[in-house]
Amino acid sequence: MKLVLASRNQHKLREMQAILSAQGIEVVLEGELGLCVEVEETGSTFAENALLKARAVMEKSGLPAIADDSGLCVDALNGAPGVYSARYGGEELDDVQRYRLLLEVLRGQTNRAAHFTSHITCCFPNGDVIDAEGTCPGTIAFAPQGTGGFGYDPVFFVPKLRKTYAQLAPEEKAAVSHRGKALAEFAEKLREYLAAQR
Ligand code: ITT
Repeated sequence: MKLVLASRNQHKLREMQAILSAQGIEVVLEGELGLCVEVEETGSTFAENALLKARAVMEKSGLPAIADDSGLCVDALNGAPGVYSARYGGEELDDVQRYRLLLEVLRGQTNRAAHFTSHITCCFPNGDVIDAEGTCPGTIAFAPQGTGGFGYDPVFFVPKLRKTYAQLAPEEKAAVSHRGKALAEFAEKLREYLAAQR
Protein backbone atom coordinates (compact mmCIF):
# COMPACT_ATOMS: atom_id res chain seq x y z
CA MET A 1 0.00 0.00 0.00
CA LYS A 2 1.16 3.52 -0.81
CA LEU A 3 0.74 6.50 1.55
CA VAL A 4 1.43 10.13 0.69
CA LEU A 5 3.28 11.91 3.48
CA ALA A 6 1.84 15.37 4.09
CA SER A 7 5.17 16.98 4.91
CA ARG A 8 8.24 18.70 3.54
CA ASN A 9 10.46 17.25 6.23
CA GLN A 10 12.84 14.71 4.63
CA HIS A 11 13.97 13.51 8.07
CA LYS A 12 10.44 12.48 8.96
CA LEU A 13 10.17 10.69 5.60
CA ARG A 14 13.35 8.71 6.26
CA GLU A 15 12.25 7.73 9.77
CA MET A 16 8.82 6.70 8.50
CA GLN A 17 10.15 4.73 5.54
CA ALA A 18 12.57 2.81 7.73
CA ILE A 19 9.76 1.62 9.99
CA LEU A 20 6.83 1.26 7.58
CA SER A 21 8.67 -0.34 4.65
CA ALA A 22 9.14 -3.43 6.85
CA GLN A 23 5.32 -3.66 6.90
CA GLY A 24 5.11 -3.43 3.11
CA ILE A 25 3.96 0.20 3.22
CA GLU A 26 5.48 2.63 0.73
CA VAL A 27 5.65 6.26 1.86
CA VAL A 28 6.20 9.07 -0.66
CA LEU A 29 6.49 12.78 0.04
CA GLU A 30 3.71 14.96 -1.35
CA GLY A 31 6.44 16.81 -3.29
CA GLU A 32 7.31 13.62 -5.18
CA LEU A 33 3.78 13.67 -6.59
CA GLY A 34 4.19 17.29 -7.61
CA LEU A 35 2.03 18.49 -4.72
CA CYS A 36 2.81 21.39 -2.42
CA VAL A 37 -0.19 21.81 -0.17
CA GLU A 38 -0.04 24.87 2.11
CA VAL A 39 -1.60 23.96 5.43
CA GLU A 40 -1.89 26.46 8.26
CA GLU A 41 -1.17 24.56 11.45
CA THR A 42 -3.83 26.34 13.48
CA GLY A 43 -4.59 23.49 15.91
CA SER A 44 -3.78 23.69 19.59
CA THR A 45 -2.87 19.99 19.79
CA PHE A 46 -0.62 17.66 17.82
CA ALA A 47 -3.72 15.61 16.92
CA GLU A 48 -5.53 18.60 15.43
CA ASN A 49 -2.55 19.66 13.33
CA ALA A 50 -1.84 16.13 12.09
CA LEU A 51 -5.47 15.85 10.95
CA LEU A 52 -5.32 19.23 9.18
CA LYS A 53 -2.19 18.17 7.25
CA ALA A 54 -3.30 14.62 6.36
CA ARG A 55 -6.82 15.66 5.33
CA ALA A 56 -5.60 18.48 3.08
CA VAL A 57 -3.17 16.23 1.20
CA MET A 58 -5.67 13.35 0.95
CA GLU A 59 -8.22 15.76 -0.58
CA LYS A 60 -5.69 17.20 -3.02
CA SER A 61 -4.17 13.86 -4.10
CA GLY A 62 -7.20 11.57 -3.84
CA LEU A 63 -4.85 9.05 -2.15
CA PRO A 64 -4.49 7.88 1.46
CA ALA A 65 -2.34 10.51 3.19
CA ILE A 66 -0.36 10.31 6.42
CA ALA A 67 0.93 13.18 8.57
CA ASP A 68 3.10 13.48 11.65
CA ASP A 69 2.70 16.45 13.95
CA SER A 70 5.29 16.43 16.64
CA GLY A 71 7.21 18.54 19.09
CA LEU A 72 9.21 18.93 22.24
CA CYS A 73 7.44 19.74 25.51
CA VAL A 74 9.62 21.10 28.31
CA ASP A 75 8.28 20.86 31.87
CA ALA A 76 9.98 24.04 33.12
CA LEU A 77 8.38 25.94 30.22
CA ASN A 78 4.89 24.58 30.94
CA GLY A 79 5.02 22.30 27.90
CA ALA A 80 6.50 24.83 25.45
CA PRO A 81 7.53 24.87 22.66
CA GLY A 82 5.04 22.00 22.06
CA VAL A 83 3.03 22.49 18.87
CA TYR A 84 5.21 25.53 18.10
CA SER A 85 8.48 23.51 18.13
CA ALA A 86 9.15 24.07 14.40
CA ARG A 87 8.66 27.84 14.80
CA TYR A 88 10.20 28.36 18.26
CA GLY A 89 12.09 31.68 18.22
CA GLY A 90 10.66 32.62 14.81
CA GLU A 91 10.46 31.11 11.33
CA GLU A 92 13.87 32.53 10.36
CA LEU A 93 15.88 30.41 12.83
CA ASP A 94 17.49 27.16 11.72
CA ASP A 95 17.60 23.98 13.83
CA VAL A 96 20.91 24.87 15.50
CA GLN A 97 19.79 28.39 16.39
CA ARG A 98 16.53 26.99 17.74
CA TYR A 99 18.11 24.49 20.14
CA ARG A 100 20.71 27.09 21.18
CA LEU A 101 17.84 29.42 22.07
CA LEU A 102 16.26 26.64 24.13
CA LEU A 103 19.55 26.06 25.99
CA GLU A 104 19.82 29.80 26.63
CA VAL A 105 16.24 30.02 27.93
CA LEU A 106 16.93 27.07 30.26
CA ARG A 107 20.29 28.39 31.48
CA GLY A 108 20.40 28.00 35.29
CA GLN A 109 17.26 25.84 35.26
CA THR A 110 17.77 22.60 37.16
CA ASN A 111 14.47 21.01 36.14
CA ARG A 112 15.46 19.68 32.70
CA ALA A 113 12.56 17.21 32.30
CA ALA A 114 10.94 17.11 28.86
CA HIS A 115 9.25 14.77 26.44
CA PHE A 116 8.73 14.47 22.72
CA THR A 117 5.32 13.64 21.27
CA SER A 118 4.42 12.48 17.78
CA HIS A 119 0.86 12.22 16.58
CA ILE A 120 0.31 10.25 13.38
CA THR A 121 -2.91 10.62 11.40
CA CYS A 122 -3.80 8.81 8.21
CA CYS A 123 -6.83 9.95 6.17
CA PHE A 124 -8.42 7.74 3.53
CA PRO A 125 -10.46 9.01 0.57
CA ASN A 126 -13.56 7.18 1.94
CA GLY A 127 -13.46 9.35 5.08
CA ASP A 128 -11.84 6.80 7.38
CA VAL A 129 -9.12 8.03 9.74
CA ILE A 130 -6.46 6.13 11.70
CA ASP A 131 -4.63 7.84 14.58
CA ALA A 132 -1.69 6.89 16.76
CA GLU A 133 0.46 8.75 19.26
CA GLY A 134 3.82 8.12 20.90
CA THR A 135 5.86 9.93 23.51
CA CYS A 136 9.43 9.63 24.71
CA PRO A 137 10.51 11.00 28.09
CA GLY A 138 13.90 12.63 28.45
CA THR A 139 15.80 15.66 29.65
CA ILE A 140 17.28 18.72 27.99
CA ALA A 141 21.06 18.38 27.98
CA PHE A 142 23.26 21.26 29.14
CA ALA A 143 25.15 21.26 25.83
CA PRO A 144 24.55 19.67 22.41
CA GLN A 145 25.99 16.21 21.80
CA GLY A 146 25.97 14.07 18.66
CA THR A 147 25.52 14.80 14.98
CA GLY A 148 22.69 12.51 13.85
CA GLY A 149 19.02 13.25 13.29
CA PHE A 150 17.50 16.71 13.06
CA GLY A 151 15.77 19.45 15.01
CA TYR A 152 16.35 19.27 18.77
CA ASP A 153 18.03 15.83 18.60
CA PRO A 154 21.46 17.04 19.91
CA VAL A 155 19.93 18.43 23.12
CA PHE A 156 17.34 15.72 23.84
CA PHE A 157 18.92 13.26 26.27
CA VAL A 158 17.37 9.82 26.78
CA PRO A 159 18.29 8.79 30.35
CA LYS A 160 17.82 5.05 29.86
CA LEU A 161 20.34 5.04 26.97
CA ARG A 162 22.55 7.77 28.44
CA LYS A 163 22.71 9.38 24.98
CA THR A 164 21.02 12.20 23.11
CA TYR A 165 18.79 11.36 20.15
CA ALA A 166 21.61 12.72 17.94
CA GLN A 167 24.02 10.10 19.35
CA LEU A 168 21.74 7.20 18.42
CA ALA A 169 21.88 5.20 15.21
CA PRO A 170 18.61 5.54 13.23
CA GLU A 171 17.37 2.10 14.35
CA GLU A 172 18.22 2.88 18.01
CA LYS A 173 16.28 6.14 17.80
CA ALA A 174 13.34 4.35 16.14
CA ALA A 175 13.22 1.80 18.99
CA VAL A 176 12.69 4.42 21.72
CA SER A 177 11.50 7.57 19.99
CA HIS A 178 8.12 9.26 20.05
CA ARG A 179 7.79 8.75 16.27
CA GLY A 180 8.95 5.14 16.43
CA LYS A 181 6.31 4.34 19.05
CA ALA A 182 3.56 6.22 17.20
CA LEU A 183 4.45 4.46 13.93
CA ALA A 184 4.49 1.02 15.57
CA GLU A 185 0.97 1.64 16.93
CA PHE A 186 -0.10 3.03 13.55
CA ALA A 187 1.26 0.01 11.64
CA GLU A 188 -0.68 -2.33 13.95
CA LYS A 189 -3.93 -0.35 13.52
CA LEU A 190 -3.44 -0.22 9.74
CA ARG A 191 -2.96 -4.01 9.63
CA GLU A 192 -6.23 -4.50 11.52
CA TYR A 193 -8.02 -1.95 9.31
CA LEU A 194 -6.88 -3.62 6.08
CA ALA A 195 -7.69 -7.10 7.42
CA ALA A 196 -11.23 -5.99 8.32
CA GLN A 197 -11.78 -4.80 4.75
CA ARG A 198 -10.97 -8.16 3.18
P1 ITT B 1 5.92 19.14 8.45
O1 ITT B 1 4.87 19.92 9.21
O2 ITT B 1 6.09 19.61 7.02
O3 ITT B 1 5.74 17.66 8.56
P2 ITT B 1 7.75 20.22 10.42
O4 ITT B 1 9.20 20.00 10.68
O5 ITT B 1 7.25 21.64 10.32
O6 ITT B 1 7.38 19.39 9.11
P3 ITT B 1 6.05 19.86 12.72
O7 ITT B 1 5.17 21.00 12.41
O8 ITT B 1 5.44 18.59 13.21
O9 ITT B 1 6.96 19.43 11.50
O10 ITT B 1 7.13 20.38 13.78
C1 ITT B 1 7.87 19.45 14.50
C2 ITT B 1 9.13 20.10 14.99
O11 ITT B 1 9.47 19.47 16.25
C3 ITT B 1 10.30 19.82 14.06
O12 ITT B 1 10.48 20.85 13.11
C4 ITT B 1 11.46 19.72 15.02
O13 ITT B 1 11.94 20.98 15.36
C5 ITT B 1 10.82 19.10 16.25
N1 ITT B 1 10.90 17.63 16.20
C6 ITT B 1 9.90 16.74 15.95
N2 ITT B 1 10.37 15.48 15.96
C7 ITT B 1 11.69 15.57 16.21
C8 ITT B 1 12.73 14.63 16.33
O14 ITT B 1 12.52 13.32 16.14
N3 ITT B 1 13.94 15.08 16.59
C9 ITT B 1 14.19 16.39 16.77
N4 ITT B 1 13.29 17.35 16.65
C10 ITT B 1 12.03 16.95 16.37
